Amino acid sequence: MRIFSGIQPTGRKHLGNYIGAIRQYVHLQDEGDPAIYCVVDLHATTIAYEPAELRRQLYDTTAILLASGLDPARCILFRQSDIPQHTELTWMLAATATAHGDLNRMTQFKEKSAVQRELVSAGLFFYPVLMAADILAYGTDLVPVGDDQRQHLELAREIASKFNSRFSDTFIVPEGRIPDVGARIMDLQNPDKKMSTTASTEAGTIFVLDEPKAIEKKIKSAVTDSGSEVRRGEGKAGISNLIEILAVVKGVSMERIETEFADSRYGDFKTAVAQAVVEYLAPVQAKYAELRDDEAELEAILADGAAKASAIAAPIVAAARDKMGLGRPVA
Ligand code: AQP
Repeated sequence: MRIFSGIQPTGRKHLGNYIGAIRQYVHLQDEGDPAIYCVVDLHATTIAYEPAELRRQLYDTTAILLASGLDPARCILFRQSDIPQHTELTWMLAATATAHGDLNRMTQFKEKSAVQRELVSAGLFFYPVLMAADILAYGTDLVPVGDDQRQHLELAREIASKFNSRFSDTFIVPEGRIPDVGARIMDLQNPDKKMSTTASTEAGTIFVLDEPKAIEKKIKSAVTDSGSEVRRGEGKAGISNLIEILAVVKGVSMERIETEFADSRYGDFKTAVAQAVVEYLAPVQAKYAELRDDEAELEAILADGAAKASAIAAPIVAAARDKMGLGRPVA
């Protein structure tokens, strides 16, 4: 089973990214044939950014992935812009298998374009096509993602099917793997919205590299309801989010957390969540500190990953190009 997923080099990855995606990447790395993980720097250029900052954040994200347990000997880890097939296939898919109307329906584009101050780029509109190209270029069977990528993944499947029916079977139509628990970690200050790199407040977002004190402060000031019972339910989005976080972090069910804290008040429960999250992230933070400064080593890992990724993507994209009638005919 071939596994592929991409993550943006936004540097300060948050607890939602960790629980919804990175945790799955690590679990799945031995199930993939191979498991391929891509730091999607081209996607990060679709909103305002600084080039030097992008490079720095790419190393931050790469080091977080390695510190979380990705092992370059057991998976392929590479940088998207090192493989030109991603951009080439984006055009091929956009031109022949992507409906403008489908891109118009994408909620992420609507949300992100609404908050751009200077330029709503065509790249932001094309973001889901680039994501489809990322996935399809590797003959991917399974895509581990958080819930916010459900719509984009569905479109990638639609694009693969359209291309296949027009040009004959070329791409595998991939399945998504969205975790049962922790697929949508919510903003601590606004628990009706997902925890997000670009749309959340600092206080509502726990970053993987946050100091223990900051984590405690953010969890203790998390917005809850006026009740007092530690259980999920209507009007209890804040407490439900904390229950979900604690369940994932402790590796137990949400029911078990509700039973364990049935007699606790919100304050004590929040203290327990904060302590558990601090302990959960501590080993990642320690390993990150060891790895981050050796940029030459990070580059070497990415270069090795790019060579392996290229060997997979090049023939798949060449076959698609040939079927489209582009370039010199393949004998
Ligand atoms: N709140 C979340 N809960 C669970 N999973 C999440 N993911 C994102 N937010 C949550 C998953 O993390 C993976 C990598 O995401 P990304 O950094 O490439 O960008 P994103 O999906 O656009 O989410 P971000 O990081 O919060 O950025 P913005 O602010 O741009 O939306 C994906 O698998 C995603 O599902």
